[in-house]
Amino acid sequence: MKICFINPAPRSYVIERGHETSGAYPPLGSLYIIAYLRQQGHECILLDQHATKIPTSRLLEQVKKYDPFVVAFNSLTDINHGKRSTFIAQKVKAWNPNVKIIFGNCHATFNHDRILAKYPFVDVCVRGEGELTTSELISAFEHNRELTNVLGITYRDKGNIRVNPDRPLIQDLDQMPFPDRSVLGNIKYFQNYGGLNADYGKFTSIQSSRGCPYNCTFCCQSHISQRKWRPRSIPKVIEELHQLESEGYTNLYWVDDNFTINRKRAIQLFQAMRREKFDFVWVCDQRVDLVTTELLQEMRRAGCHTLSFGIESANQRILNFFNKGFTPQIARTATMKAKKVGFDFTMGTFVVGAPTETLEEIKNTFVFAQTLGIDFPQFHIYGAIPGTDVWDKLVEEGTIDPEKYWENGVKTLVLPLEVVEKEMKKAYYQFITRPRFIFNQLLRTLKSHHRRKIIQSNLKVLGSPQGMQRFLKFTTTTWTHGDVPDSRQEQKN
Ligand code: B12
Repeated sequence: MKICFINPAPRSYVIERGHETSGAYPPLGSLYIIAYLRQQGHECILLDQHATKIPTSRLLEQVKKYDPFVVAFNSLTDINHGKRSTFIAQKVKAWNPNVKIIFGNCHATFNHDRILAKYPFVDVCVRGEGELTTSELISAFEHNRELTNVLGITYRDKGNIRVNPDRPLIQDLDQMPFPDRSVLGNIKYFQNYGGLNADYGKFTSIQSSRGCPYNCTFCCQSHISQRKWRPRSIPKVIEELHQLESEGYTNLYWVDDNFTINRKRAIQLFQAMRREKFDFVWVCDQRVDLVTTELLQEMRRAGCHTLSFGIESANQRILNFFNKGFTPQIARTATMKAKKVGFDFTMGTFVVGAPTETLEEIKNTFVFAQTLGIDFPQFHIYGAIPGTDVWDKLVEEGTIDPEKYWENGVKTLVLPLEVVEKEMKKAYYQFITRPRFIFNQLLRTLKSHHRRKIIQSNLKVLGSPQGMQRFLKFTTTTWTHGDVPDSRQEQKN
């Protein structure tokens, strides 16, 4: 059967930004499913509008040319991704009403019944891990079988919406074929930090484990992975790295929800990568309370050049609200250890604008960022989305109306957005204009081959005042989530 996978792009990416975005990451989830479906003998293509930024009209021409039986959408709740999926799906169904439209990933997992209720042109939502579910669904389509026994889907049945039981998590991830990156063709994927392209080689993302035992209340992973952590075996990961090396990949982003939760396994993986003499340059996310100098050194030696710490907030009250389970001091210690180990870049991601968070607390976080051993902060304005504990709590207590905000999430700021955005802009300027920071960055760049290569590949941006303008505008406007609640809008008007 012919299946066309689509990774839609938020409207702003296609229209306003053209070449410059928050980077282009391969939709790894779709690539896992495509690999599995191809193993079952199906034909699959991927149209990645998120990376190519082609106008939707051209995307539709490509769909029509391929003439698939099924069109499958990668859908996230944030940044209008889910809404874009419905926008394009409607046009596909209008072209050929017989095409089966299926949605997958977080937006479908947590809003499956709402999507089918609101959008009659969507036939099925695949919830959770998609390999086995999508394969069974396609085979049911192929043999005209009832969908009653396909676990993990929500579908239409004679005008009724049926929610089948959840599918158990895939226990042995080694059974899954490697993501099929051949469908990516020669699309250029890259990580973009504030307009700065962080990859000077061939970039892709890779996953060595799924799930996370923690339960941060702004994250949906615990609802997907039932707080279980499932690693792939190290030999399998090494085998995939050899495949990537043979395909010319040089820059990697590990998308594990919790890459180093099992420190012993993590160190074994890094030592195995060194034994294989891989020359990859890679990035990963790291919890601040899972750090030891030995772990950091092994990461560094195995090719980790950029480390991104989830620091979140300077305020213990907010860290507790998000159930992070650590203190600001632990975050500071972790970043200082990383600084000593000497990564080329250490980033810190922060969340401001939690429910009831005051301006003073927000400012604390902005100032706190300057006291850490990080090279760059990423401040996110928080937005509550379905599939997270914060969302469930705010819905339960009647603070937010889920019917209004399920498609894009909603901000929980108590302050006017402009006030926070203004303070955030100031915070970025203050962070990068500190003389000692500038001197230190220049010194480190002179010493770092990796940094010089990144500077080299971004001279156009860095060399022009417009480039710097764009860099700062991008950084201060991108990481904001969820719609502004009507009540705020009314206050604003
Ligand atoms: C890579 C990544 C990014 C990248 C790229 C995002 C992109 N749009 O391409 C960057 C760093 C830019 C990013 C940013 C953000 N991200 Co992000 N990101 C991820 C991350 C870490 C990995 C995604 C991945 O490759 N996973 C590996 C694959 C194998 O897993 P998977 O995608 O879940 O796929 C499985 C199933 O979901 C399903 N499936 C997946 N796709 C499809 C498609 C079909 C058709 C079907 C049937 C099934 C299906 O089957 C797959 C295989 O079993 C995920 C966390 C995660 N573990 O998924 C967060 C995640 C997707 N991000 C998230 C969020 C909220 C964001 C931000 C909005 C907020 C933020 N934290 O800044 C920003 C948005 C900014 C932006 N401009 O894009 C949330 C999404 C929540 C939601 N409900 O939508 C996640 C889930 C993190 C979390 N734990 O909450 N992100």
